[in-house]
Amino acid sequence: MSATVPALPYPFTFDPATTALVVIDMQRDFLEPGGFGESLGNDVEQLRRTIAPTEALLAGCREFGLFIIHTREGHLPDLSDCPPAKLRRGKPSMRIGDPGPRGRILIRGEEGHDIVDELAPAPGEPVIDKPGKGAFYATELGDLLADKGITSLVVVGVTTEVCVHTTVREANDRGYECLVLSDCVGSYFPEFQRVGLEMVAAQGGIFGWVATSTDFLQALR
Ligand code: C5J
Repeated sequence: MSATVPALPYPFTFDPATTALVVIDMQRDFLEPGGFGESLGNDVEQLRRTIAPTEALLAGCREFGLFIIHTREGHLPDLSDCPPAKLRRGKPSMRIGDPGPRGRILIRGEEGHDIVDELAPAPGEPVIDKPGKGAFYATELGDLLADKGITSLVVVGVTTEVCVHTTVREANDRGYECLVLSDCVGSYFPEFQRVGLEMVAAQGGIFGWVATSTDFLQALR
């Protein structure tokens, strides 16, 4: 069975049996007041508007039986998987591994590193821990998708211009068809959100397609 969603730059056709929903980095440290993102001076409300539509999207995809994968950006407690250049970034007082408001910043197992309660993975949904911005780099994601015969990805999460974009670009180069759902991705910077989405669909869909979650759910029904 195939389904078609109204999308930019033109309708996106997919087979739900070979499609996965990938939910990128919906972590407390990025989305919640008092987390790492806010401590860097970011307005978390820009990301929090994605929670309600993503909750509805997850409910619809679970009801349908679509394959769902979650990712989290973060590192081992000894930071051995964190490239030195990444470790050096950030404000001097707020670096990866430092004590933060919700535990050590971007360290696996810490409260701030985990996914927000509203979007918690359901039993059986894989959670990919990634040390990079893209979900394919140094993770088992590629093997997992190949094992399941997945050829299309519906990508949501935060942030639009960083981990969502990097993942979509990695996926596109690996031959996946990618649909980004505009209301379920977020950036701290409204301009980056707008341009980030425009870039995906530019030039006839250079990295993929862009649609809304309501149109996607409608196509699944
Ligand atoms: C993500 C980041 N998840 N902006 N991380 O986009 O550093």
